[in-house]
Amino acid sequence: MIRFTTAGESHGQAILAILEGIPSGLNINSEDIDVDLARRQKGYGRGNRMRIETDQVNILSGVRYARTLGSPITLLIYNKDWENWQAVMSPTSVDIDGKYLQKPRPGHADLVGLMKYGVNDFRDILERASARETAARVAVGAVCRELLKEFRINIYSYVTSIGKVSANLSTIDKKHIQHLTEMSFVRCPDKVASKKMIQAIKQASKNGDTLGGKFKIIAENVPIGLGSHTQWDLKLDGRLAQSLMSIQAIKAVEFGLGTDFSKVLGSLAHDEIFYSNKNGFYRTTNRAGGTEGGMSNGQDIEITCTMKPIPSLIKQLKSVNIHTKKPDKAEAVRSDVCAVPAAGVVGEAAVAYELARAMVEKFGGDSLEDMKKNYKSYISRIKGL
Ligand code: EPS
Repeated sequence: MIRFTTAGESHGQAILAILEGIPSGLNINSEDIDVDLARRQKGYGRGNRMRIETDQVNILSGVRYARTLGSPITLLIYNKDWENWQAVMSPTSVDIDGKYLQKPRPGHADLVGLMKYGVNDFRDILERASARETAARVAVGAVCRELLKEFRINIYSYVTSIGKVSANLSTIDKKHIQHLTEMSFVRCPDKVASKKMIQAIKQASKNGDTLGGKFKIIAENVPIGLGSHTQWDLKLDGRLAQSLMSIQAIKAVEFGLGTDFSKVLGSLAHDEIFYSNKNGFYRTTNRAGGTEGGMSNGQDIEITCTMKPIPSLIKQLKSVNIHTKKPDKAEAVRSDVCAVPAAGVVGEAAVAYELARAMVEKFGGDSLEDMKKNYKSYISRIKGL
């Protein structure tokens, strides 16, 4: 079974992930992982921290001569900024900092974490709650993406809205979306909307404010039958949703028509079934977003995620000093103004991980070769139906 865990604080020495269950014989190069790490760092609206970091992965285990061994893969990314935080983040027993953060930010983990973990400095909480952790998830996703590529599964994402600005994709050819997205500073394929989004981020920044938005993730060529209808925790849509909802600041995950399902009649909500000798079973719509009964149905997986505005604001919200209990303004700390473009890249990684996990579950095998054999025989059986 594929699984991973991450470790590391935002301003600690490093962020790392241990990824288990990737079959042996898969080609892995750190440069391929670094491409996704760099994509995650970009996007208009990122703060000064991104000028300090140039994320690069160090593969510490599980790969030999650029091929996976089937053993746990350790992926480590050093935090360059740690040099500036060594005293604050010191693991020794001496408190050399003494500057406790006392005014929790509404919307952040600060207050709840502080109460739950019984600490009196919410730096102890924010260091791990920070979205810096998503660098490790993207490294994991990049390895999973390499596995999925062996089965021609392609995952991409693009921003559909930031604040009140929405993209208009009606005139954009689907085959240009990926290219246009990577060219845009906000990872939005609509050039006009991209400009307006940048303006909106500039304005929010000027006001000491932040902005959220939406992004869409597409997974193409996913085989029919990943996940299962037989048990709640095997359902593919549920698993994808959990993976995506766990990304910092994500507040909603929708498949296909998503919340719009509530507005349409049943006769217009589903994807009717057709058959031709050439194509077998096929659909002409994808309202479901690629899953039915908790299983992939062979259509593109289409998911929209909503990200809330980042809760670290220069325009400080009302809070309470945790020591004096007196009303005060929330801490204003260095942060991003908008991280929706980066979140799309993290979303791709979350989807890559869950799909790779479901692929290994379905096609098994300790080696990529075994997995491919199982895949081939399954696909030919399905085609014969
Ligand atoms: C984050 C705050 C900012 C972001 C950080 C997430 O970091 P800092 O406190 O060092 O300015 O830049 O994101 C990253 C470092 C990253 O790599 O994405 C937060 O509080 O969540």
